[in-house]
Amino acid sequence: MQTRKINEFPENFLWGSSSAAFQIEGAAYEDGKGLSVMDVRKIDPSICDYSVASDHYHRYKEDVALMKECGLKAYRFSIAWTRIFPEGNGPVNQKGVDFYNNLIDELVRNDITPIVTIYHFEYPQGLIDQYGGWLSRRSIDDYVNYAEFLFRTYGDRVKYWLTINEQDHVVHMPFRLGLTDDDRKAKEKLGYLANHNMCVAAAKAIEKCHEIVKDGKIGPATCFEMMYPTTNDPADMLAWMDAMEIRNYYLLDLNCKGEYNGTFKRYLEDRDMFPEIYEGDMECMKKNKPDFLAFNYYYSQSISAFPLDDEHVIGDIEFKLLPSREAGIYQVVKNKNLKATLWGWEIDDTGLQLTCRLLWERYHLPLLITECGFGNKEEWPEEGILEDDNRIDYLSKHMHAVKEAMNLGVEFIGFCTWSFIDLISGHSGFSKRYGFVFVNRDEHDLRDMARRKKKSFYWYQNLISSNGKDI
Ligand code: BGP
Repeated sequence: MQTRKINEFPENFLWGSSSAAFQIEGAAYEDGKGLSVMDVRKIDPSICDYSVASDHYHRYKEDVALMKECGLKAYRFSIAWTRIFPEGNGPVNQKGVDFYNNLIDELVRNDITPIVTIYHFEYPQGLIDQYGGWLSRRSIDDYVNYAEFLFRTYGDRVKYWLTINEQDHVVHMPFRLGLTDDDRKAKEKLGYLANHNMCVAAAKAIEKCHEIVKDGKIGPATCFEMMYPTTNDPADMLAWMDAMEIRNYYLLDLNCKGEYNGTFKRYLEDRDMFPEIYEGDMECMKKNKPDFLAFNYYYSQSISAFPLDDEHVIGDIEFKLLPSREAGIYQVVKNKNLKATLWGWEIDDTGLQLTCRLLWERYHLPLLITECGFGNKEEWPEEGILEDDNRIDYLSKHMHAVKEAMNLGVEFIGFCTWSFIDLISGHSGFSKRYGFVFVNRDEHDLRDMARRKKKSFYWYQNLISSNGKDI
């Protein structure tokens, strides 16, 4: 809606940036760290592995100094579970504990609020080997023990916690569950079993956080994928609504309401994928609600109907990165109104405003944007600095979308860009950069790993110092 007046960002708004341990730290085999599913993942030889990443493990002080210079109010990062518990459970690795103590102290000394993700994709391989990881009920206790250890160790300084990053992606990506990536269709059922166990584990961790961390706040970090019906054909509208329920709301309904919504329940039962629910599971989820909703946002999707026919029967599913069409429900199609990044992610700041408003209407919890950013192929120029105007344009429009939603009454905690320094992409190695700070390496040549400020660094610095007035 066009309004005469638009409210400014509140004074305590957390302008931040995000990372994940395996994508930024490097030192993958140092100081007693155990292996995670990301370390053992088979990687396409044309892209880098996670062993060195951005070498943040050794350079965190320099990186925090740059955050300070930029004016960041918050830094969201994940703890590598296997630095703390190399096998996922059992003995603690003191050197790993020390690393995060030092990082958190450095942030606090520099007035940067730490926001910690407990688990961001890198599940301990040890737990997969012991009992199959998230597919077993035992995984719940090990996650809760790990989370409890973090609350007791860091909870005096860390007040914002995120339970699980993008559980809605983990569910559909077998390698993140410690499985092979073949026959993804058959693995969907296992994904939903893992999903249930993760929901119970997250609810128990919320309970512990509230018990242990004074003034602690905790919530999930999902990847809500904003969707539109492609046309005003009622069949597309129905496909859109179904897709929103089974691909987006299902998880937040579990996390925030302790419910399997009706559409999702029928979808799972119809495909013989409904997980076994143990006594007390739903009560535990209902009782332990998050304090806020965090979500990652990069693109929107357009949805069309995908009717059953002789070839396509209920249960047929196709994947790109995530499920892209399901017979009798929906298919993702190209949105002709939007431009896309080099990786085909459709750029849509209006989709972010809509996401914020939909989430607020359904859950009435304050929102924290934990990731939003523009991935691009970039090289440092021979002269001058890297002028990443397309990133500035992307972020300023998306921040403006948040301002618009706020203007209509949605409550926010903050906005964390992905990322602060360049780091390894989830799927595309070091060639897909997101940072305000260039890291001087490429896919396989580590060069000198020097940090160099891009144009967007100064843009963000200015934006933070004006508290978003200059978007
Ligand atoms: C999210 C993940 C991040 C990050 C980001 C960008 O899904 O939480 O870890 O990788 O996406 O994605 P990519 O690196 O594939 O461009």
